[in-house]
Amino acid sequence: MFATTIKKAISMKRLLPVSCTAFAILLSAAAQAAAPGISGSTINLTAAPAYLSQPDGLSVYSWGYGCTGGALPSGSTFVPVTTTTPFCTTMQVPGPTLVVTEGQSVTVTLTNNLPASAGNTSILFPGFIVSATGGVAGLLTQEAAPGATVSYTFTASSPGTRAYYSGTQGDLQVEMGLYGAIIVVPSSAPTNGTCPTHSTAAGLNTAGTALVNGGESDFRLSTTGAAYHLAQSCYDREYLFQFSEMDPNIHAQALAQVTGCAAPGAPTGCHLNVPTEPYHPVYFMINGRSMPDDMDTNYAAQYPHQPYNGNPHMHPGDLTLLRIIGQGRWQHPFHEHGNHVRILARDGNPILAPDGTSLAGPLLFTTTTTPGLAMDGIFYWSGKGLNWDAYGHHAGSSDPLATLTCTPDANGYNTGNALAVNYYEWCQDHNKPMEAKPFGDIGGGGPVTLPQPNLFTNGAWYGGSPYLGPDATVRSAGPTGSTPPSGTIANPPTSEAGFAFMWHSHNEREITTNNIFPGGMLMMMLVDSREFVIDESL
Ligand SMILES: [Cu+2]
Repeated sequence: MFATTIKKAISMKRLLPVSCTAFAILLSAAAQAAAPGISGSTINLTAAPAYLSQPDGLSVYSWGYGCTGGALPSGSTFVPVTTTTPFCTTMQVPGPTLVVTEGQSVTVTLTNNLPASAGNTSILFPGFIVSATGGVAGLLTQEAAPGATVSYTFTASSPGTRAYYSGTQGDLQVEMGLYGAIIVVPSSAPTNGTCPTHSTAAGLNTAGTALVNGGESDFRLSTTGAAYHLAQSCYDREYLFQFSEMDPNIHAQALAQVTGCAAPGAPTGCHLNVPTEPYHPVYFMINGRSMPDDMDTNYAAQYPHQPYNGNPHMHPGDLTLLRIIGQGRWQHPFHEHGNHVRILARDGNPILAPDGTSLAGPLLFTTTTTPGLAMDGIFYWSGKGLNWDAYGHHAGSSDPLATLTCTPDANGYNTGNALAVNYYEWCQDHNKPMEAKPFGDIGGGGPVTLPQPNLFTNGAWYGGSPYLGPDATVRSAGPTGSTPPSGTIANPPTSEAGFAFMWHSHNEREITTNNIFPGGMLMMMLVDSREFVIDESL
């Protein structure tokens, strides 16, 4: 069993000699995310070894939770709706995200398939009142001996995001990868108002007609549309990010001792004694992957033990719920460029003012993770303060939406029609020209002379344009009127063109992979124009 797992991981690497960077460039334009997991009330998990793939080519011996027998437990389902092929192997990092409904009774049965020399293992579910059955008594909870099982039963008493992780020799077992997340969705609607209907209707294209490729699916885990019993926790889309780091010396030492203990002639009762200090991590991961691997799709075949990605997409104005967990030993100052994050709750506890319904959580510049701590926050992007018309449509141009208007609501945003191309535009900048000559759509001239689009270094998404929209690159023509050479960007200039923001650790060492930049805790967040359908199933 153990040997088979290793062999499979190795042969997988052989099949995929292409560098992960090349893969990311090929695939990342399509990867979009959501917060995938498994839903059910009786969940069988294993703790087992396998190898984690890193972008520098290393395969790191690790331990993780997975599905017993490598298959979804009966009675469980993959969530949210997905068109990709989800899987739950016998080991993954992070462990399967458990998605349950408030009030539900949950039983997790853990089978210890770690090497015998690793000793006992267990799971803690902090924040819940857990009763453990079977197993043997450990320091913090009942533990499963090698080959044996233990069961944990608890009621998902309140909504929110929380961590679960090994309660046995945590310094080693959590470092090796034994951690995951549990998301409890509320069982009823907010008590202080209802969430607006989430429109899955088709948006409008630049010609003002409905998109031919239809509307967007609703990928939210919460059926009430809210993360808590509060109207202020209503959201449009959600992403889960689990932060951890790895010191490969610890993993190499564990493998050496596991191998030694399994060798002929090894003493009876041989077990691991792996020092976890000094601690020198060189892999800094989000959802078990380092950049650029984290921007490949969820359940990408090349990461059989790292199914979850990190590549958020959103439309302007979308209320985006970020579920953030510190799973390693270090704090990580994660910076969400483009706006601040309003914290709703920590460890499933809403942060409220004394009136009991007003949010009192901080507005964070970096959502600094703390080991073991989970937080939920709302992020949105609006373009407010850019000081130019990000949509670049204006009356009198050749643009099909020549009559595009911006009617400010009480907060200054255009929110009258949720299907409008410029829904949530910051009206103060509407028709504000940017370019010194009317190269783009906006006539009249502005303060800036844009470089030739040919001179831009184009990333996988960036169209070399300061405007949003599928034809943004075409609308922003430089002095020679040219657009980026075909093939220099992953998407043709006439299709997707969003604003890409770097979301990354502000500890700069942590945006490296084994000390090579770029890598580590880094991803790109994409603001997609409303004409572009965000498909989070990928
Ligand atoms: Cu930053």
